[in-house]
Amino acid sequence: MALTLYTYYRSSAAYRVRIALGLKGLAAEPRFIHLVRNGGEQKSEAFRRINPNATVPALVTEEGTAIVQSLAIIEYLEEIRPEPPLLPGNALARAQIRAAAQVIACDIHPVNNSRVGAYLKSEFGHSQEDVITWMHHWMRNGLLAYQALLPEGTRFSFGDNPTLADCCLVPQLYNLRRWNAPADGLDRLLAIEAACLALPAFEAARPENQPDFE
Ligand SMILES: N[C@@H](CCC(=O)N[C@@H](CS)C(=O)NCC(=O)O)C(=O)O
Repeated sequence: MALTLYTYYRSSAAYRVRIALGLKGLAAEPRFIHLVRNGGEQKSEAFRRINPNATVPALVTEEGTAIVQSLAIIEYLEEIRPEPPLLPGNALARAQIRAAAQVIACDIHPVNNSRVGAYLKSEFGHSQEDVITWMHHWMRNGLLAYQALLPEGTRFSFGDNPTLADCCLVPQLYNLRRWNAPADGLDRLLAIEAACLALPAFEAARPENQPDFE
């Protein structure tokens, strides 16, 4: 199956999909979209034809159809390659995994996206220090909420194997460090992150292991 992934090494949303592809044993041909260079290649007309929302990731299927939104892409991968499951268990278990994933993908990430920080500065005159305070606030509160949603005593977020939730967690913790936000109170998440990063799929997906890393 020939898949193409539009990606950027530092994009946490693309990082989620890279992890899921690896866990599923699927390969995707990368197309690199530099989010900073040339004013942001994601804003180009050519890329907007693939994703009108001008964000990565986007996955193009063998048939040439683009899928956007990292969670939709991962659920597509789950359907075309059910093993190993990223949404295991019964309907309730799957709802809980999706809920944790969405704390990150729907509550934390959208207000921490680089274009949000840029807009706070350009439209409202906020300083870089203000933007950093903003980023830390939403990341830490969201991650504490994520942690509170987890069952006790599991190796990964939900059980003995990584799920959709872990595909979101590890990139979000990467973002936390990138913004130098404190990690105190997040020990459980750091232990889960260590368990994830010991797996080849997570290791291969890391920003520093991407060909476009700089
Ligand atoms: N909800 C989207 C978010 C995608 C997104 O915002 N990606 C970021 C990188 S992590 C991006 O492309 N940002 C471009 C910009 O801010 O201009 C998803 O899950 O795919």
